[in-house]
Amino acid sequence: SGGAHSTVKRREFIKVSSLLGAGAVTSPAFLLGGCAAKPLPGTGTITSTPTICDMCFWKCAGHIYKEDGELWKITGNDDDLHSGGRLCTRGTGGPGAYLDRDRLKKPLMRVEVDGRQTFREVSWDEALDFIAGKMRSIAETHGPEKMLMLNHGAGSAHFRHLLRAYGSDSRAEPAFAQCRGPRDVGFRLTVGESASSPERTDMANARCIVLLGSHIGENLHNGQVQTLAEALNKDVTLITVDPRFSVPAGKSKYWLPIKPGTDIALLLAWMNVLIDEGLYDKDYVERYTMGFEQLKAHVRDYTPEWVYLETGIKPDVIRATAREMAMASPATVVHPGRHAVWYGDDTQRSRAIAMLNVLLGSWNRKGGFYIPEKVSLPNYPLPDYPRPKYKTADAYPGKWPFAGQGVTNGVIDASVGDDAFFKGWLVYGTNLPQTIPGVEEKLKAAANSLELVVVVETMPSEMTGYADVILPECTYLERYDDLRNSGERHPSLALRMPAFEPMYESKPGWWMAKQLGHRLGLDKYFPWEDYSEKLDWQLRQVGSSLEEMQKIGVKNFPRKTPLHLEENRPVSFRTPSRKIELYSQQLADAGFDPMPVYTPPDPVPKGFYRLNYGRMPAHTFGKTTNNPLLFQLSPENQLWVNPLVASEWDLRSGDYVRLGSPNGVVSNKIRVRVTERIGPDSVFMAHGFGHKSKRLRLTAGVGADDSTLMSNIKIDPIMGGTGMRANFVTFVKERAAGAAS
Ligand SMILES: Nc1nc2c(c(=O)[nH]1)N[C@H]1C(S)=C(S)[C@@H](COP(=O)(O)OP(=O)(O)OC[C@H]3O[C@@H](n4cnc5c(=O)[nH]c(N)nc54)[C@H](O)[C@@H]3O)O[C@H]1N2
Ligand SMILES: Nc1nc2c(c(=O)[nH]1)N[C@H]1C(S)=C(S)[C@@H](COP(=O)(O)OP(=O)(O)OC[C@H]3O[C@@H](n4cnc5c(=O)[nH]c(N)nc54)[C@H](O)[C@@H]3O)O[C@H]1N2
Ligand code: SF4
Ligand SMILES: [Mo]
Repeated sequence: SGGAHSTVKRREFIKVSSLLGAGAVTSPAFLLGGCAAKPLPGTGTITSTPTICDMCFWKCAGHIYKEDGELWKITGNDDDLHSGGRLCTRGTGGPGAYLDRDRLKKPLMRVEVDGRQTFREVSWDEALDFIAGKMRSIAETHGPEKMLMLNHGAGSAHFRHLLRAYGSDSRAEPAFAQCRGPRDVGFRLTVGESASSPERTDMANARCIVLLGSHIGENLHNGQVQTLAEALNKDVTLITVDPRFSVPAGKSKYWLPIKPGTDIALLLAWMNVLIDEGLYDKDYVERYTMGFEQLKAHVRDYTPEWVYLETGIKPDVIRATAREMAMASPATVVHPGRHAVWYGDDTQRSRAIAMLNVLLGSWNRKGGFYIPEKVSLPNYPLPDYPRPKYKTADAYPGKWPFAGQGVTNGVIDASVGDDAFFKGWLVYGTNLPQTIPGVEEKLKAAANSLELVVVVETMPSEMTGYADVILPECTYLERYDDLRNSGERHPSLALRMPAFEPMYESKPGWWMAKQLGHRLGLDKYFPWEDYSEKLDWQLRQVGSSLEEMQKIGVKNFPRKTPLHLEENRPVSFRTPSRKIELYSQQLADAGFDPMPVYTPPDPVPKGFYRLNYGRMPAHTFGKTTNNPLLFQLSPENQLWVNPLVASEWDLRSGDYVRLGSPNGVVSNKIRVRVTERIGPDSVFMAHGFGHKSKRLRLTAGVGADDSTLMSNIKIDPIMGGTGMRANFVTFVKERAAGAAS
């Protein structure tokens, strides 16, 4: 029943105070113990230190406040246009990462005691000497390129620098092949550029916004939530395509509860309507694109009537929403999404999204998308890196020709066996066992083949269990990292600096990289004693200084280039034809469909339900579930179950169940939440729970992990993405399961 829903009062969207504000998080004081001995709050000396939040990857700038040297609170930086001067719930709970009692405290090395492997605490010298020795031997025996980095997060830049100085630029991150890869590749193939991170949508000026599965509001990328809320306050027409009644679905004029896996059909039908009714931006299409005639012929058969049968969205709703988009264009944003790895045809779906935006004339136009700009910040002068003989993709020749960056699935496969391509791993800030479905057996095999596995972590994550050496990094509140300089609407720099001394024996990443560099004879790449010297040098090149940034935290710079396309100026897009490519010769030449083709999703096996998953506001994946402040707010994930399904299985809200996958994997217990907001063909859970590492004492064993239940992975042949949405589960009831505990 794809009808219009306008009963919900729009201005209630995301109460900023409850979703983004500080109010939701209890003061860290309860964790510190011994509060009674402290003077009354409000009587001490207050100091503040600038930081960049690291609770997710959106990089909001803030300030840590201390009273008499003790942690008081963290707030947003008012000058930060990127975050609107606010932190979200997770950001406000950031100090919990610093206070977490389960943090890694000392370097650890794998040793064998009485035939059993265990970790032993070692000194930094012992750990670093061991790693440098292994890295030397890998470089001499196999070549430095055989040392691979797997990474996530800003702090990995220090280790990338180290590895490039050593001679390797081999690397891959789950944030590509398990996240935004298909979107970036789909947009690049079409308009010549990616949709960027942060996403370059001009939602604040949009008059119509279309969300396909992007559950903004549960997906809590701060600045983006605020611009959507701003648009809703200006009465934007919001169209949400989501099989689940998501937070934005509840604020939409049109909620389209699409049959999962059929989005490409809907996108093609929308293009069919725009072309058929002459509603597309003819001038824009003529001026900037190639392949329109082929597209017109291609979408001819994807009529709303035919597509209704696939998607469940009624023809009149498909037409009405297409007309809404056209009416508002070019101030229409069809959001590119972010976690785009769904059904294995994701690059093509992302291309269809890009093409729809192009028909609406919204790419690089006001209210559609903007052109991001960075501060031109010079690099610190250093010797050139040696030129690697191999690039990452040489590990899996001929596969995924348009990936454009390392593919995690490929590099992991290329790390298994005696003749494996890779010989050593440096893993930074990524928890592969939870992040890459079905990877555990391969990780075990890789760990057995590799000569060196180093894991740089703050927490005893599941990944640390595969390491030879675990290096404890201090948290973002205890260190310098590189300046934030993202391509955005407003160019700006932001500083992360230590607000506290590193706790225990943890150390900042830049220090580890320099120490390893020293042991590898690479001192010339690390000429600073302290990383702040490098930052100060860079800041002075743009008329600022470390001293200034330590006071202000964020510095805004004027734009030098236009925010949008300039009418009547020739434009050259970064595609082979220099035009926007509605028809992709590149794809055709490589044997792929030159225009997106719809294929129906796998049917749901009898007795099973689609496994739907996503974000919850209070956590970032499994990275924050052990954070004592955020744990308090959201201690477990819940399983959304439709009332019909609940009655069929005799389930009530609050019951615990286990889920089973078609190949016999049974999950941890998860609490049921019976709700109409999910259809009877699916169940839904937030990703990031069901931790196995017992040393994560708050969160271990709590809730279920979607990754372990995913057995039907759809790899995108164009760029190697891990499609995760074609998975099915059934209930394994507690009593029926018998031996469950
Ligand atoms: N099943 C399933 N899989 C998914 C997803 C899903 O929804 N479901 N989502 C996908 C998406 S969108 C993404 S982006 C990826 C993300 O997956 P990952 O790249 O694995 O990222 P995180 O889960 O954030 O893992 C961060 C790890 O870094 C550690 N860490 C935290 N802070 C620091 C620090 O300051 N320094 C260091 N060295 N380490 C730190 C944390 O303890 C944690 O173990 O997962 C993908 N995988
Ligand atoms: N609080 C919080 N916010 C986060 C994160 C976090 O961990 N916590 N992670 C950040 C990261 S790295 C990412 S990548 C983003 C991810 O955020 P998004 O890109 O918004 O998330 P997805 O996981 O792709 O989408 C989830 C939504 O897609 C719907 N869906 C499922 N199947 C289909 C389908 O077939 N068609 C359609 N149209 N919809 C479908 C689900 O019901 C759900 O509402 O979130 C970011 N924001
Ligand atoms: S969105 Fe929230 S968690 Fe992410 S960086 Fe900003 S404040 Fe931190
Ligand atoms: Mo992501």
